[in-house]
Amino acid sequence: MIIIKMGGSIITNKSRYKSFRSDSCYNIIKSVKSLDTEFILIHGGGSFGHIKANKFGLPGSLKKESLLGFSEVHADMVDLNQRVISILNDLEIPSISLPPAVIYMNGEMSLSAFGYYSRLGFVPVTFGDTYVAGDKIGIISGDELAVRLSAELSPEKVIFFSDVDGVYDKNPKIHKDARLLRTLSDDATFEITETDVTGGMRAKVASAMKIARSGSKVYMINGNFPDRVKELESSEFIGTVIG
Ligand code: ATP
Ligand code: IP8
Repeated sequence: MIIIKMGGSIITNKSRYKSFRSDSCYNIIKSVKSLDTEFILIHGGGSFGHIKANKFGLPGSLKKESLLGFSEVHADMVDLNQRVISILNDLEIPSISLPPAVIYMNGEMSLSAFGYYSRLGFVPVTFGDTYVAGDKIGIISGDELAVRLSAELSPEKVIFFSDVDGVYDKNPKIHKDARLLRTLSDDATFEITETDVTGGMRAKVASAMKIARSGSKVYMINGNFPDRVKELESSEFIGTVIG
């Protein structure tokens, strides 16, 4: 089994509220389907999650005013999720949506449905989302979900798609001379400039390292070239490999 995380940077335009890139999403899922392997799909929030979460000060404390923030951000994420599900349906891939806000309560996340539906032949789909724990409204990222699901299901591979080729020594969108790091070890040094409510590329690298330590191989791929997923073991592969 493999776990796929489609980042919000590739399936949405992160700077325009609720701007969905359906072609990118379609192409990624089509390339993954062609691998003919059991998979779990996670997607990030992009402009369906981060813009409004920021506006409402989420993550933050649980108070009356922030309940509306929870509700609006969650609704926008469900909207994005439905668009992803409808692409899976178009590609004739049976799927089931498992929203974290529903399965993550009182600090406990129930992951049994992922294995259950997977064994039945569905692709379980989950996404970065709002949750409540104690006196806090939290935002769980798709990357953190990948960590938890990897610990539970020990996938062979975990693949992160974003809008850049992988992890660079500095942000490639700002620095023309940025160098792609083909592999990443614990002592790698790189500079990360952009961030979002769940920590951006820095948190992603930390999640990827955790997954690699738990025994799965991790790949970071540019979702604009999703067929790279077919070349993971080739010397021609373009991306970052961790583990
Ligand atoms: P989301 O959290 O919405 O799901 P995502 O998972 O696709 O998004 P981001 O958190 O947006 O990914 O991270 C990707 C972005 O990180 C790239 O668009 C890039 O501009 C930025 N970035 C910053 N520093 C680096 C770096 N050193 N190497 C690679 N990308 C970097
Ligand atoms: O985009 C966060 O998930 P991510 C989703 O994977 C929200 O970091 C609701 C901001």
